[in-house]
Amino acid sequence: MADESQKSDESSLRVAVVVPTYNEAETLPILIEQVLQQNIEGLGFIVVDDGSPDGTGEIANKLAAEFDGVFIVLHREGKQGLGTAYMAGFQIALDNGAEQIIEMDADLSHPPEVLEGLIGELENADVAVASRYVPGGGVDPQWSWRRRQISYWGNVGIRLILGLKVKDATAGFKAFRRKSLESIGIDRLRLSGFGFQAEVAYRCQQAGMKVVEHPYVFMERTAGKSKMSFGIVIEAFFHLSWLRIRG
Ligand SMILES: Nc1nc2c(ncn2[C@@H]2O[C@H](COP(=O)(O)OP(=O)(O)O)[C@@H](O)[C@H]2O)c(=O)[nH]1
Ligand SMILES: [Mg+2]
Repeated sequence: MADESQKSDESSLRVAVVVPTYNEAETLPILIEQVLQQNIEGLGFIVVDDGSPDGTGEIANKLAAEFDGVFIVLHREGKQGLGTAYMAGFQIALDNGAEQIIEMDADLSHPPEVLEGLIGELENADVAVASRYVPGGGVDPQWSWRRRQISYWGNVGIRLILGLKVKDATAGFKAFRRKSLESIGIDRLRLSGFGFQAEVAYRCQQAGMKVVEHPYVFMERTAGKSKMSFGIVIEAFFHLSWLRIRG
């Protein structure tokens, strides 16, 4: 059972920032505040929380009540994975008339200052990917050499499996034109973990969309815990191989 706390005024939503949350009580309010500081016209939020034991869902409800505009919180029962959270959030954004849809993590890894540039790319592109692997992009300077290598080569491996042109294949910070999400068919997507990002990139490429990359520096989370697991990596490897074979 999913329950939606609605606070919506359809006409005012132009840019929907979709944020999946699982135990992000500490960072979600900071993220919302920092995004608001960017003064984006027609901005609204869709938060998809999976019954976070740390109370993120209630915090999101409070933020929604205080917000002057569209702020929808979808409460789902139990952790159901990042992929299905985004699918549900994208659908709500489309149903509420959003013209541009942003996907963004709640853990402050994706700097809100990048939003303006990222959204600007949609003037000439169907999809804009905030990218660590184009000039000007990068990863947290605190990352160890080993961590950088794992991340970089994991990304190269996924690009090879899927034949992806986009340099940052696992990027979870993207902006879509409404039409782009409508044409990939949100309910066709299958992967739940971080493979979801590569699956979306693959579908966009297959559909012949114009995808551009916009540089940003990924910052390590300083609060809460990553939900990445070995199981998610294995799932991504097998499912993405299957996706490539089946098309
Ligand atoms: N609703 C929901 N959100 C999730 C789930 N798993 C991860 N997230 C959120 O997705 C975003 C990225 O997850 P994170 O653990 O930071 O992944 P990492 O950056 O790859 O380590 C964060 O905002 C998480 O709270 C899930 O099962 N359900
Ligand atoms: Mg993270």
